[in-house]
Amino acid sequence: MLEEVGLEYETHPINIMEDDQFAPDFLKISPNNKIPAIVDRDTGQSVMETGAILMYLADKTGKFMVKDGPEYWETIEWLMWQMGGFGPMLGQAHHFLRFNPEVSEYASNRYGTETRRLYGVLDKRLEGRDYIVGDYSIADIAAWPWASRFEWQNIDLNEFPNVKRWYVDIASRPAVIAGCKVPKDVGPIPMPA
Ligand SMILES: N[C@@H](CCC(=O)N[C@@H](CS)C(=O)NCC(=O)O)C(=O)O
Repeated sequence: MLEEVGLEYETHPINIMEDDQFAPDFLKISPNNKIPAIVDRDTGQSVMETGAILMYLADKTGKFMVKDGPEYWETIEWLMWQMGGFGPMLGQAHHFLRFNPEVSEYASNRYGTETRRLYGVLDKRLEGRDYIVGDYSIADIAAWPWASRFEWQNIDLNEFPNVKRWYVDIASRPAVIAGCKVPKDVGPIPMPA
Protein backbone atom coordinates (compact mmCIF):
# COMPACT_ATOMS: atom_id res chain seq x y z
CA MET A 1 0.00 0.00 0.00
CA LEU A 2 2.81 2.42 0.83
CA GLU A 3 4.39 1.70 -2.56
CA GLU A 4 1.03 2.12 -4.30
CA VAL A 5 0.20 5.48 -2.73
CA GLY A 6 3.74 6.76 -3.23
CA LEU A 7 4.29 8.06 0.30
CA GLU A 8 7.82 8.15 1.63
CA TYR A 9 8.31 5.61 4.38
CA GLU A 10 10.91 4.02 6.58
CA THR A 11 10.63 0.36 7.65
CA HIS A 12 11.46 -0.97 11.11
CA PRO A 13 11.63 -4.76 10.76
CA ILE A 14 10.23 -6.66 13.75
CA ASN A 15 11.62 -10.19 14.00
CA ILE A 16 8.70 -12.14 15.46
CA MET A 17 10.87 -15.26 15.75
CA GLU A 18 13.01 -13.35 18.23
CA ASP A 19 10.08 -11.79 20.13
CA ASP A 20 10.76 -8.24 18.91
CA GLN A 21 6.98 -7.80 18.91
CA PHE A 22 7.00 -7.81 22.73
CA ALA A 23 9.46 -4.91 23.03
CA PRO A 24 7.84 -2.11 25.10
CA ASP A 25 8.35 0.50 22.36
CA PHE A 26 6.60 -1.70 19.79
CA LEU A 27 3.76 -2.54 22.20
CA LYS A 28 3.07 1.19 22.54
CA ILE A 29 1.93 1.27 18.90
CA SER A 30 0.78 -2.35 18.60
CA PRO A 31 -0.61 -3.48 21.98
CA ASN A 32 -1.74 -6.81 20.48
CA ASN A 33 1.93 -7.57 19.70
CA LYS A 34 1.31 -8.19 16.01
CA ILE A 35 2.86 -6.80 12.87
CA PRO A 36 2.20 -4.66 10.92
CA ALA A 37 1.80 -1.26 12.60
CA ILE A 38 2.62 2.22 11.35
CA VAL A 39 3.34 5.68 12.72
CA ASP A 40 2.43 8.68 10.58
CA ARG A 41 5.25 11.15 11.15
CA ASP A 42 3.10 13.99 9.77
CA THR A 43 0.49 13.64 12.48
CA GLY A 44 1.94 11.38 15.19
CA GLN A 45 -0.98 8.97 14.68
CA SER A 46 -0.08 5.32 15.13
CA VAL A 47 -2.24 2.56 13.62
CA MET A 48 -2.19 -1.22 14.19
CA GLU A 49 -4.14 -3.91 12.27
CA THR A 50 -3.80 -4.30 8.50
CA GLY A 51 -7.39 -3.31 7.71
CA ALA A 52 -7.18 -0.14 9.80
CA ILE A 53 -3.79 0.74 8.29
CA LEU A 54 -5.16 0.36 4.75
CA MET A 55 -8.19 2.51 5.57
CA TYR A 56 -5.98 5.12 7.21
CA LEU A 57 -3.67 5.37 4.20
CA ALA A 58 -6.60 5.40 1.75
CA ASP A 59 -8.18 8.22 3.74
CA LYS A 60 -4.92 10.16 4.01
CA THR A 61 -4.12 9.97 0.30
CA GLY A 62 -7.60 9.72 -1.27
CA LYS A 63 -6.45 6.62 -3.16
CA PHE A 64 -7.71 3.03 -3.54
CA MET A 65 -11.04 3.51 -1.77
CA VAL A 66 -14.09 5.52 -2.77
CA LYS A 67 -15.34 7.97 -0.13
CA ASP A 68 -19.00 6.96 0.16
CA GLY A 69 -21.98 5.17 -1.37
CA PRO A 70 -22.57 1.46 -1.96
CA GLU A 71 -19.02 0.89 -3.27
CA TYR A 72 -17.57 2.28 -0.03
CA TRP A 73 -19.52 -0.30 1.96
CA GLU A 74 -18.65 -3.11 -0.45
CA THR A 75 -14.99 -2.24 0.02
CA ILE A 76 -15.45 -2.40 3.79
CA GLU A 77 -17.29 -5.71 3.43
CA TRP A 78 -14.52 -7.36 1.44
CA LEU A 79 -11.80 -5.84 3.59
CA MET A 80 -13.51 -7.36 6.64
CA TRP A 81 -13.86 -10.66 4.75
CA GLN A 82 -10.11 -10.66 4.37
CA MET A 83 -9.49 -9.60 7.97
CA GLY A 84 -11.89 -12.18 9.43
CA GLY A 85 -11.52 -15.06 6.96
CA PHE A 86 -9.03 -15.09 4.12
CA GLY A 87 -6.14 -13.81 6.29
CA PRO A 88 -6.57 -15.77 9.53
CA MET A 89 -7.74 -19.05 7.96
CA LEU A 90 -4.95 -19.09 5.37
CA GLY A 91 -2.56 -18.23 8.20
CA GLN A 92 -3.72 -21.39 10.01
CA ALA A 93 -3.33 -23.34 6.76
CA HIS A 94 0.31 -22.22 6.68
CA HIS A 95 0.77 -23.70 10.18
CA PHE A 96 -0.99 -27.01 9.55
CA LEU A 97 -0.35 -27.67 5.86
CA ARG A 98 3.09 -26.18 5.34
CA PHE A 99 4.99 -25.97 8.63
CA ASN A 100 3.46 -28.76 10.79
CA PRO A 101 1.63 -31.05 8.35
CA GLU A 102 1.85 -34.14 10.60
CA VAL A 103 0.80 -32.60 13.88
CA SER A 104 -2.98 -32.83 13.55
CA GLU A 105 -5.00 -34.43 10.79
CA TYR A 106 -8.07 -32.65 12.09
CA ALA A 107 -6.43 -29.22 11.87
CA SER A 108 -4.90 -29.93 8.44
CA ASN A 109 -8.32 -30.98 7.10
CA ARG A 110 -10.17 -28.15 8.75
CA TYR A 111 -7.92 -25.34 7.52
CA GLY A 112 -7.26 -26.99 4.16
CA THR A 113 -11.02 -27.27 3.53
CA GLU A 114 -11.70 -23.76 4.75
CA THR A 115 -8.91 -22.38 2.56
CA ARG A 116 -10.39 -24.02 -0.54
CA ARG A 117 -13.83 -22.74 0.37
CA LEU A 118 -12.51 -19.17 0.70
CA TYR A 119 -10.73 -19.38 -2.68
CA GLY A 120 -14.06 -20.53 -4.11
CA VAL A 121 -15.83 -17.50 -2.62
CA LEU A 122 -13.19 -15.17 -4.07
CA ASP A 123 -13.37 -16.89 -7.45
CA LYS A 124 -17.12 -16.39 -7.59
CA ARG A 125 -16.79 -12.76 -6.55
CA LEU A 126 -14.25 -12.14 -9.33
CA GLU A 127 -16.46 -13.65 -12.03
CA GLY A 128 -17.06 -10.84 -14.54
CA ARG A 129 -15.04 -8.38 -12.42
CA ASP A 130 -11.45 -7.20 -12.80
CA TYR A 131 -11.10 -6.46 -9.09
CA ILE A 132 -12.93 -7.38 -5.89
CA VAL A 133 -14.83 -4.07 -5.74
CA GLY A 134 -14.85 -1.56 -8.62
CA ASP A 135 -11.32 -0.43 -9.50
CA TYR A 136 -8.22 -1.85 -7.80
CA SER A 137 -8.69 -1.03 -4.11
CA ILE A 138 -7.63 -1.79 -0.55
CA ALA A 139 -9.86 -4.89 -0.76
CA ASP A 140 -7.46 -6.31 -3.38
CA ILE A 141 -4.39 -4.96 -1.59
CA ALA A 142 -5.44 -6.79 1.60
CA ALA A 143 -6.22 -10.13 -0.08
CA TRP A 144 -3.52 -10.46 -2.74
CA PRO A 145 -0.51 -11.12 -0.45
CA TRP A 146 -2.31 -14.11 1.10
CA ALA A 147 -3.03 -15.53 -2.35
CA SER A 148 0.67 -15.15 -3.17
CA ARG A 149 1.31 -18.07 -0.80
CA PHE A 150 -0.97 -20.41 -2.79
CA GLU A 151 1.79 -23.04 -2.88
CA TRP A 152 2.01 -23.14 0.93
CA GLN A 153 -1.77 -23.65 1.01
CA ASN A 154 -1.73 -26.56 -1.49
CA ILE A 155 -3.89 -24.46 -3.81
CA ASP A 156 -3.70 -24.89 -7.58
CA LEU A 157 -4.82 -21.54 -8.97
CA ASN A 158 -5.86 -23.27 -12.21
CA GLU A 159 -8.85 -24.55 -10.26
CA PHE A 160 -9.85 -20.94 -9.55
CA PRO A 161 -9.53 -19.25 -12.96
CA ASN A 162 -10.92 -15.87 -11.91
CA VAL A 163 -8.57 -15.71 -8.92
CA LYS A 164 -5.70 -16.74 -11.20
CA ARG A 165 -6.43 -13.93 -13.70
CA TRP A 166 -6.77 -11.38 -10.86
CA TYR A 167 -3.63 -12.66 -9.14
CA VAL A 168 -1.46 -12.57 -12.28
CA ASP A 169 -2.74 -9.11 -13.22
CA ILE A 170 -1.89 -7.62 -9.81
CA ALA A 171 1.47 -9.40 -9.70
CA SER A 172 2.62 -7.25 -12.63
CA ARG A 173 1.98 -3.93 -10.88
CA PRO A 174 5.31 -2.12 -10.32
CA ALA A 175 4.28 -1.12 -6.78
CA VAL A 176 3.44 -4.73 -5.93
CA ILE A 177 6.78 -5.95 -7.31
CA ALA A 178 8.57 -3.25 -5.28
CA GLY A 179 6.48 -3.87 -2.14
CA CYS A 180 7.21 -7.60 -2.19
CA LYS A 181 10.88 -6.75 -1.63
CA VAL A 182 10.13 -4.84 1.59
CA PRO A 183 11.52 -5.13 4.20
CA LYS A 184 13.76 -7.65 2.42
CA ASP A 185 13.82 -9.40 -0.93
CA VAL A 186 12.55 -12.96 -0.44
CA GLY A 187 12.79 -13.91 -4.12
CA PRO A 188 10.50 -13.69 -7.11
CA ILE A 189 6.71 -13.48 -6.78
CA PRO A 190 5.32 -17.05 -7.05
CA MET A 191 3.49 -17.51 -10.36
CA PRO A 192 0.94 -20.23 -11.17
CA ALA A 193 1.70 -22.79 -13.89
N1 LIG B 1 -5.15 -9.11 12.41
C1 LIG B 1 -3.75 -8.78 12.26
C2 LIG B 1 -2.94 -10.06 12.26
C3 LIG B 1 -1.49 -9.79 12.10
C4 LIG B 1 -0.67 -11.02 12.42
O1 LIG B 1 -1.20 -12.14 12.62
N2 LIG B 1 0.64 -10.86 12.50
C5 LIG B 1 1.53 -11.95 12.86
C6 LIG B 1 2.54 -12.20 11.76
S1 LIG B 1 1.75 -12.64 10.24
C7 LIG B 1 2.32 -11.58 14.11
O2 LIG B 1 2.68 -10.42 14.27
N3 LIG B 1 2.57 -12.52 15.01
C8 LIG B 1 3.36 -12.26 16.18
C9 LIG B 1 2.78 -12.85 17.43
O3 LIG B 1 1.66 -13.40 17.36
O4 LIG B 1 3.41 -12.74 18.49
C10 LIG B 1 -3.51 -7.97 10.98
O5 LIG B 1 -4.14 -8.33 9.97
O6 LIG B 1 -2.74 -7.00 10.98
